[in-house]
Amino acid sequence: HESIARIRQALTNNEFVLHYQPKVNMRTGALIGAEALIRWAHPERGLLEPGMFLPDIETDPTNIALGEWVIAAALTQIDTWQQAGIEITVSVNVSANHLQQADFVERLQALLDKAPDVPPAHLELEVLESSALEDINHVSKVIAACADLGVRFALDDFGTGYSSLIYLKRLPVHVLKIDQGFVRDMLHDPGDLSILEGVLGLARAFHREVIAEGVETEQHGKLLLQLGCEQAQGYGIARPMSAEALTAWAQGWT
Ligand code: G
Ligand code: G
Ligand code: MN
Ligand code: NA
Repeated sequence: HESIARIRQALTNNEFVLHYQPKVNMRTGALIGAEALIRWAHPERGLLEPGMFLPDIETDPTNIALGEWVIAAALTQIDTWQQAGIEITVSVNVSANHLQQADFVERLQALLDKAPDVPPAHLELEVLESSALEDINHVSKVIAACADLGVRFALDDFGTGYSSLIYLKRLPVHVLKIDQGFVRDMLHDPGDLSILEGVLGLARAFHREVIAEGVETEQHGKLLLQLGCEQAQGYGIARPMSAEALTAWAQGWT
């Protein structure tokens, strides 16, 4: 692991990169979006996964600076893809700590202002359901204010939090991302299959979109489609890849 000072320096040196994992509609075959996943192109250690550095800065202000860098970089990429004729929503993972900054909405607005050609609805923010969303009243207002700007929200790892149903009821998110754990075992675990069906029913009742994460095989995809879940993301469709690789992948897809 690296020191916080070294991570801060990496931000200054522009050593971070975003990889992107496609999200598709399995029924229509359309590429609908991509999740931005940060990597550190470390000059000595090679490409580092987020687990190697994000936990170290979780409670440090560097976390906020990096979070803003990710949003700005994603907006730039949306613009680039738009100019290449690839119109997709890019999802960015936002830490609970970042989301709960008092000036989060104003600063998001400022980032959007710097990308005037990007429709705000092409940006989606994924917030971990299990992350300590201590003040649900405040977070629900922040999500609503971001929605007023046009930005979408997704509840990540849905179903794994300690009060998923309260989050569902109280947070005005557009999308539920069904946690990979339920999807992985749905083919042989009747309990997980029931949870999946339950989440799909809840999503319909609450008018939320739903996407399955961790779709690793065609069998998973087929059963999900039968259950009415059309949106999917997972290694069975594509692994996270560089922006350039996704541009090529998008041309070959469908
Ligand atoms: O593929 P992957 O190893 O990228 O992601 C590992 C974990 O790191 C996931 O839980 C993912 O949500 C998280 N993650 C990836 N990129 C970011 C990011 O830019 N910001 C935050 N807060 N989390 C991220
Ligand atoms: O926690 P979050 O859902 O934001 O992060 C997504 C994480 O899941 C990333 O680390 C990504 O690489 C990983 N991931 C994406 N698709 C699959 C998959 O099909 N199987 C597994 N095991 N992991 C996946
Ligand atoms: Mn995510
Ligand atoms: Na997730």
